[in-house]
Amino acid sequence: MISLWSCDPLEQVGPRICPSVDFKFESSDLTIDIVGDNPGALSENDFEVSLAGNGLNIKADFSEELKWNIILSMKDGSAEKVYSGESDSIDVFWYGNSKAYPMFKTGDASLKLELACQDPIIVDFKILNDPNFKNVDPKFGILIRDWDMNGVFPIQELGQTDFGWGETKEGFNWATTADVTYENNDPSPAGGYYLNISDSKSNPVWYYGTTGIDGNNYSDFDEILEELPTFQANELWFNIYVKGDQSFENTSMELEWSTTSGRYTYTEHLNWEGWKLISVPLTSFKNGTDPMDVFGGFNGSSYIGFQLGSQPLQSTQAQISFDFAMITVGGPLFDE
Ligand SMILES: [Ca+2]
Repeated sequence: MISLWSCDPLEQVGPRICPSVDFKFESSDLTIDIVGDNPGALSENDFEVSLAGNGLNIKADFSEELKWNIILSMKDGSAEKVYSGESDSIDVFWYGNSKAYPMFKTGDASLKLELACQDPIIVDFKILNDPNFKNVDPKFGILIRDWDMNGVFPIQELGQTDFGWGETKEGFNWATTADVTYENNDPSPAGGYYLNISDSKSNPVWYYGTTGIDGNNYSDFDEILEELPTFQANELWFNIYVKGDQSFENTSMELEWSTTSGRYTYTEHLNWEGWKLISVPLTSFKNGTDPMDVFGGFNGSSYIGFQLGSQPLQSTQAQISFDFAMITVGGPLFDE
């Protein structure tokens, strides 16, 4: 049976684009706060922000739901980042990240808020220092380690590899015969020092060793993870810069998250020249063939491992460099 009915011509068809006629939002209603080492309103800091140790929290409250865009850009066109939504409020954290490499840098920048059917609001500001993602809000992510003392796990001393514990909460070294060093020649795009693991064996092997962060010695990490706004593995991304010597054809990067929900690994054959940012959702980490579903807590038997391995074939020599290990919420560090 087929039913026929006529449409009421006054009935709204499709979503309403413009806000209601009495909607009003002015530049003074937009809140832009500096968050981090030197918190305060951007307007009270001469519209200047150092992205070394700080970021911006951009907030707005509308009385109704509408479409919005926040477009952050370097005045010289070198970097841009767009946040979009359809909601009755905005609460965005930004730390100098862009949609693609390179990041924002010291110089002149601007923020444009576009609201459906309204004139855009433009705020010019100055970036005083290049971003380092220190003190990022857990709603944005967690910088685990950048080997320059900005992550939640600081290294003991710049350039020095020392796996002793104590105040500095350095980490573990299970790379019994491998050389584990902190280097700064040919740095990653994140700059400064990075982790280097290299080894050679008389017989071919799959596994050379692991260095990382041990929950036995750093239970504080559980409290840091607790602040994440979600524990769904498909909403959390792991980002890390990786580089390796291409004369060793079978080097692989092997990342491990061993948490209270199980031990999960992510392996990739290291077959590219130079530094590359690997960004994968935590669902790419697998226990056997099972992808991580929920990101677990961190207890005494938990650890994060940065491992040197051989893939697709066993090898007698391998080398890998890691820098800037960071969890981001809701998407990868770069959009593209
Ligand atoms: Ca670094």
